[in-house]
Amino acid sequence: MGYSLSQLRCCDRPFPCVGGVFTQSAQAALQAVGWRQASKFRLKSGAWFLGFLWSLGFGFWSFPAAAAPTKPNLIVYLADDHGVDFVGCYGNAVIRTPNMDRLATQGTRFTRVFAASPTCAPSRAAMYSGLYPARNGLMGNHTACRPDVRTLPHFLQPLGYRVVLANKSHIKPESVFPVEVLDATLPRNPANQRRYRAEGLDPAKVDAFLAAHRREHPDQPLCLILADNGPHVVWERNKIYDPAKLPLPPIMVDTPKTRAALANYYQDITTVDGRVGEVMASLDRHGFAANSLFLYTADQGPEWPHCKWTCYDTGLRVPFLARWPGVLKPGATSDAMMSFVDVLPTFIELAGGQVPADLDGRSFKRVLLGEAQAHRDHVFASHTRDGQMNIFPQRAVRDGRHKFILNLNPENKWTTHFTKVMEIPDSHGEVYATWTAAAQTNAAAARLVQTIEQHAREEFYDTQADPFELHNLIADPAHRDRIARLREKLAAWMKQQGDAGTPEPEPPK
Ligand SMILES: [Ca+2]
Repeated sequence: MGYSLSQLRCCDRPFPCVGGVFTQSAQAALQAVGWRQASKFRLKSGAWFLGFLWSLGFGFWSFPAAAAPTKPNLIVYLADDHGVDFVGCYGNAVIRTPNMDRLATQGTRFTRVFAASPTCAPSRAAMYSGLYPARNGLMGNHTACRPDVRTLPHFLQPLGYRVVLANKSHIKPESVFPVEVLDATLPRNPANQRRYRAEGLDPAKVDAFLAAHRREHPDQPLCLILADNGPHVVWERNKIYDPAKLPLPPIMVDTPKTRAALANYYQDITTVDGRVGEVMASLDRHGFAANSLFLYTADQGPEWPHCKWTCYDTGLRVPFLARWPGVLKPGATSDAMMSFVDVLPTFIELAGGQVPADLDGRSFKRVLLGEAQAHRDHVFASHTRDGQMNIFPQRAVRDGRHKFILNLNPENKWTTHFTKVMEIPDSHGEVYATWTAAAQTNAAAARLVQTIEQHAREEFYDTQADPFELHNLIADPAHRDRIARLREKLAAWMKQQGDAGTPEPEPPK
């Protein structure tokens, strides 16, 4: 990672100047992606300059690492269903996420962090336990961990931490996650037609909590998980975006309903971004900024077809922004591959504890501090089901470039809430029906619907040439050796996990 001012980064290569233009290599990468309007993407020069001033006033030069207390506050803003392609500082030219972009200027932007599961509860349980789903027991959404599993509070409370979860838990049973719960949920807004989610995190309640902690527990380190409900469906009504101007990724059929729904998703993300900004201001106001690792991430990608509930990068790869004044250098980027199971061991190590050897995760402290540039050679993921929905179990392994997926029920048609649930205006089945209708007369739409719904038992992708994983190369002899290696790697991982790869039973008729 580069740390001198001349090497401040926001994208894949150093910017030539503060607030400078997108570099050729980054542009080429985005052009390969196709749908992003790379030429329009610039971090606002004003935001860069403010980030620089912030670092001068409150960051690196003001708080030398040697002066920092040994136990930092560990604060995670955990969004719900936010894919990495929908953040300004990750290359989306249209979405408005000024506070997330500001985080990138103040700290480190990680580009290759993967959820352990593309589903809410298994992803969170893996993050909190340092164990992949099969080993902690929480495989299907809304199921429970084994009762003997130890999680974040079990490890951090004995190290002196107050461990608090605000808002969404989604991990069961309560005994495996004995956190202090902070009620910080916004009241219902009748203007939003919410199903499947609460309104979202209430920054005012977080602000009051931080003030009280500072006043009542001034010397106790804090581990605080701020679990927002956005941008999970059902999305807020669009107010600020022009649907006609949104870039469509190649996993969507271009219809008016698609654009209306995508604008709603963008709107919901921008609303979350505003709450992130309010929380950042609260941290600064109450004196938490200087000795706090503050992370922004999400449990998995969005509820579009071929995203959430799938092991494609669109389901697993999430934004991961880290700010820690005096420790993380402003504007850094790391391409190290990391998994959500690595979060717990990292927190244990930062808190001064001993990381148990039997966790699946490994501490990325050295990467975080800029002392190492690589972390994992492979990440793994699994999807099981969500009750009677999404019965399309997958196991996956990914190296730095290639992905191998094993489908346990390839005979099933892939479906999800988004394809099946009707009666939500400009969302879900109302949108997907326009895709299947287009597929009747449009060959490209027909190919996409076929790719979304029908799968071979094995899939293999080159994520560099095909970042949306639409072209299965499993039968390509040019990749035979790579496929064999990753197939073997996945089998060894499943064996280590005690995962027999048993197909899921059909729901009762
Ligand atoms: Ca989620």
